[in-house]
Amino acid sequence: MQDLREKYLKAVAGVSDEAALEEIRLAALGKKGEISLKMRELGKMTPEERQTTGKALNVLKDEIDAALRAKKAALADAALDARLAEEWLDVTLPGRPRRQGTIHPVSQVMDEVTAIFADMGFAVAEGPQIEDDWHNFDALNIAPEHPARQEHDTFFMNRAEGDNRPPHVLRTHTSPVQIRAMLDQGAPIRVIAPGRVYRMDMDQTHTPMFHQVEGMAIGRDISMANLKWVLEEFCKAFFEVDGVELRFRASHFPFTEPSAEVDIRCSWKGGSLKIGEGDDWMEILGSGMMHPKVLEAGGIDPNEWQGFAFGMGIDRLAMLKYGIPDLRAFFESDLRWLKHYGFNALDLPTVFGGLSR
Ligand code: 2U9
Repeated sequence: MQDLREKYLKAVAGVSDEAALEEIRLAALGKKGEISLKMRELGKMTPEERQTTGKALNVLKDEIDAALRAKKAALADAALDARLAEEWLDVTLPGRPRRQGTIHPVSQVMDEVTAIFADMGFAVAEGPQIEDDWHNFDALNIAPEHPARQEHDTFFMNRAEGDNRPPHVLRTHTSPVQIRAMLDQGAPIRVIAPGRVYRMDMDQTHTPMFHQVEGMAIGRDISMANLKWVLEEFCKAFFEVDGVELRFRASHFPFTEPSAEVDIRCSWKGGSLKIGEGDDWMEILGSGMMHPKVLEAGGIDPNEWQGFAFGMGIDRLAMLKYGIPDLRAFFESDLRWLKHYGFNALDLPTVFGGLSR
């Protein structure tokens, strides 16, 4: 018994991996292990012998079992220590830099324009990009024979076979948004409608999808004088120039009467654009007093209410403000000038700094 004890405790002490430890356990305590076989022999003994040998065998079994368990725990500890020594992590290392996105200049300009008009009390209105032809054309006093309603100027959606209702269109301006706002809210009202619009146009200066912001203010005595002040304030804030000068030229739009195109004083000396000085004029937007028929379509009585409206292209504004030479800069993911002008997804629009900057 003493021999067995020494044999196994020594073996356990000398082992250095878990597999060898398991072999020892099987050799001693397994079904066919030495201790187990000895236990089986107890049956052949006299009751007295059985009692003493049985007791001693149980003590030995418990002792070997305890030694095996202690060694197993010690081996696991040693393995963990070895891993910890090898696989350490330096939590003081600086993080890996993440690539930062940049805000698109069109989005930036939309934010700037929205902030400027918000300061003058204009709310933002939104509406669907797929419109019915009543909201896109009829309500805006655009006659059925108007060229904009021709197949080759507007994107028409297909109707199902046999469905003879007029087709929906991709909105050609954001004006239908304002018709919806008038019908929803009534007068008085002051809103701008920024968003995507679609026309079948593709050349050096036109793309089939572009961005507009339109605006309108309806009240009992809103006039073109109010329109001029609002547009001047807008230009001062947007171009960050105090001395802007605007010129109204008589024009024609179906939805406004009278209508005016608006030019801004500028100079193009040395190929670079300067707003507010020089002898040149550059067209920047269209405007006018809302046509009585349009007010009526919006559910507003033209005998009681009147208002101004204006519209401008955001892509062009972005190009003018940030000196973007070519529409392709928008489409060819040209990040060079984005970086050059310091666009950053986390930058707030510059207008929040106020007019004097
Ligand atoms: C309603 C009534 C009237 C919006 C207006 C213009 C003149 C205009 C162009 C500028 C450049 C479109 O993006 S562009 O090509 N827009 O000249 N837009 S008045 O008039 C409205 C709008 C909504 C209910």
